[in-house]
Amino acid sequence: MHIKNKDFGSDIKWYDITNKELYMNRRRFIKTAGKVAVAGAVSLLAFPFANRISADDGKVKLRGIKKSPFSTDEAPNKYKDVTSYNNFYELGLDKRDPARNAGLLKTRPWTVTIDGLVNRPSVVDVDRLIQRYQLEERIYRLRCVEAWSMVIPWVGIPLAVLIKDAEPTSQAKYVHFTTLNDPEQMPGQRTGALKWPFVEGLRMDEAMNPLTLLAVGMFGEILPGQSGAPIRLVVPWKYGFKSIKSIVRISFVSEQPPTSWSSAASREYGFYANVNPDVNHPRWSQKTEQKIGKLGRFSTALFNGYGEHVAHMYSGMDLRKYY
Ligand SMILES: Nc1nc2c(c(=O)[nH]1)N[C@H]1C(S)=C(S)[C@@H](COP(=O)(O)O)O[C@H]1N2
Ligand SMILES: [Mo]
Repeated sequence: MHIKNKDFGSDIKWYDITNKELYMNRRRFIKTAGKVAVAGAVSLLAFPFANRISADDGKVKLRGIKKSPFSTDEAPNKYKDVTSYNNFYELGLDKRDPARNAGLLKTRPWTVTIDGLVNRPSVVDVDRLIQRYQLEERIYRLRCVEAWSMVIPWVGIPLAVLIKDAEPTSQAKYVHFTTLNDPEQMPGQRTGALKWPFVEGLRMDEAMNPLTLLAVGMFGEILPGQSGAPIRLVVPWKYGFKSIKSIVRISFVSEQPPTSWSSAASREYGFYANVNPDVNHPRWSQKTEQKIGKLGRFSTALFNGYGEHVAHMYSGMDLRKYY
């Protein structure tokens, strides 16, 4: 990896906001090590963050973001809407709770374990991922199973890129994702609202689909806690609950893994959860949705409008059975 030392010292203020300890470690490193790029514990803390993250006006911005042809041209929702109307049961059941409780979540440092049926398992720091891979902006529609929707300008890394680097074996058929399990940081986990930790899963071809994103930011900034910081999945053709937040583990497995909402109520929520206006929730219609920030109701599209990119994965499958 090429390291640009010129960034040292100029844009490190963001540690003040996120993690004092790392900030201090890095300052010490800069003082003592100067420009020498060495491997080892100290440089591990100092290096990965240098080029792609900077602080500006108290905001932690991401840099080097590429635009994507997969983005919708629909106007994104306002930052305020996207970050104050959330589903994140670990931070509370009310739509406003996740924003209120986001401060309890310590999102840096943060590692993700990549393991299971892969040739190259790893434990990787999120900021290293941000440094290592090309970041893309993906403006996607998000359709919640509760029949509301938003348009969100994510910043992330295609999951397929990480999967290729992990080299799954031929036995790997599904990917299993796990959210942080820590009731101290996640007061919702002290309740029985769901079985904790929150888990989700995708079939391998779904995980490899070019639309599937591991988001590390939105609106050009790192993710706020309520949005699933520091790293969450975004699967835009599926109901929102598939887009699991605050991921600590990505495991490659041979059998279809359990997923939180289908375990809680299998009649109401399946493993696939593809957005489908023709399969109603047992307690409400999925034909229309409320677009947050707009008046009136809008029709819901099959695969949330992403059929062109994803329909082929389900040809021959009865979408009423595999809901
Ligand atoms: N760990 C975890 N991930 C989660 C949830 C949750 O409760 N816990 N809620 C899901 C649901 S139901 C939706 S609609 C989306 C909402 O994402 P947003 O709040 O960023 O819009 O996150 C999903 N990811
Ligand atoms: Mo949802």
